Amino acid sequence: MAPILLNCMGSDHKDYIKQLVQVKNPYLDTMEEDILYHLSLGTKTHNLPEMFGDIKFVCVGGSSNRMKAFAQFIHQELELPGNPEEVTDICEATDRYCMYKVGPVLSISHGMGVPSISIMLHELIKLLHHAQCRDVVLFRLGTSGGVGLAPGTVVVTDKAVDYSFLPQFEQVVLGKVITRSTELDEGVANELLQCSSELQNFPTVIGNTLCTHDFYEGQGRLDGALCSFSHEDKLEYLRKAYEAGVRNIEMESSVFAAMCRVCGLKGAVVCVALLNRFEGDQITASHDVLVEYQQRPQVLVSHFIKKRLGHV
Ligand code: R2B
Ligand code: URA
Repeated sequence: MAPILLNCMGSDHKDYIKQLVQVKNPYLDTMEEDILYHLSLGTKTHNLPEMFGDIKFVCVGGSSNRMKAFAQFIHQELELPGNPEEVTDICEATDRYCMYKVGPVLSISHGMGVPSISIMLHELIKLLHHAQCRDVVLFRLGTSGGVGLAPGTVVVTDKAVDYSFLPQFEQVVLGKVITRSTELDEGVANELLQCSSELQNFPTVIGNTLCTHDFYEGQGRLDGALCSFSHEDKLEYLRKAYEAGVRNIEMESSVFAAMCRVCGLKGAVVCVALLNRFEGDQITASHDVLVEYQQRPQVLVSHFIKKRLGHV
């Protein structure tokens, strides 16, 4: 008996605990029921371990149509039984977010901007915790504006940075600013870069991602309803961003990175650049070109998942 007991209390047990999704809220354990309101799921109404316990990869992205398309795509890629067209939205009782489960992969939409993804991530991380999921990797698959990159380039985020190019996320809590680190998992980022080199014609870089709270003035665009700066001011800011290692700009990476880190989840942000912001602000590529660009993060993450599962 002794060796088994030692194993349970020793490093195996510690590894088991480390692999679990950690919520950092002592109040959660005292609650009789947890209603995940925006996902239309709950601990009393749903058997979360049975529904979600085998999840290993969670892919989140802004648009509900794109995340449904990703669910159908990964269904085909993993050659799972059943018709990919028939994936069903687990959150259909709410129109805030959509969610599809395809084998060990969960595909969820998060809307646009930090507040929208933040609400979804609170409930998603609690869901993974209640379901006792282990060893989960979380990906954000998205679009972005490139900084000095050709349109169509895929950026795997090293650090998500704020407006002053610092790797931090600021959240106001009870009237005070809390600052959290936004470094992402280096191992997963390098594995994704390796995957990109195994695909044909797949321009991919690792770089910092600037996360903003607005698409227009917040990203230094000259084409919003308001513009309080000059063309030169814009270029100077983009140049400083480039020098600080920024290769793309989007609107959710900072809170994504911060929450993954605190909760012991390996996280990665994979966004395609739709344009080069040094060359303009408007997104002028055709619909078909944009559709193809938006598939690139999906193709890359799908390759990663298939490799991890031993399918390639
Ligand atoms: C990328 O694209 C959206 C804005 O068009 C936003 O959600 C983001 O991060
Ligand atoms: N998404 C953004 O947030 N910015 C862009 O320039 C393009 C897509």
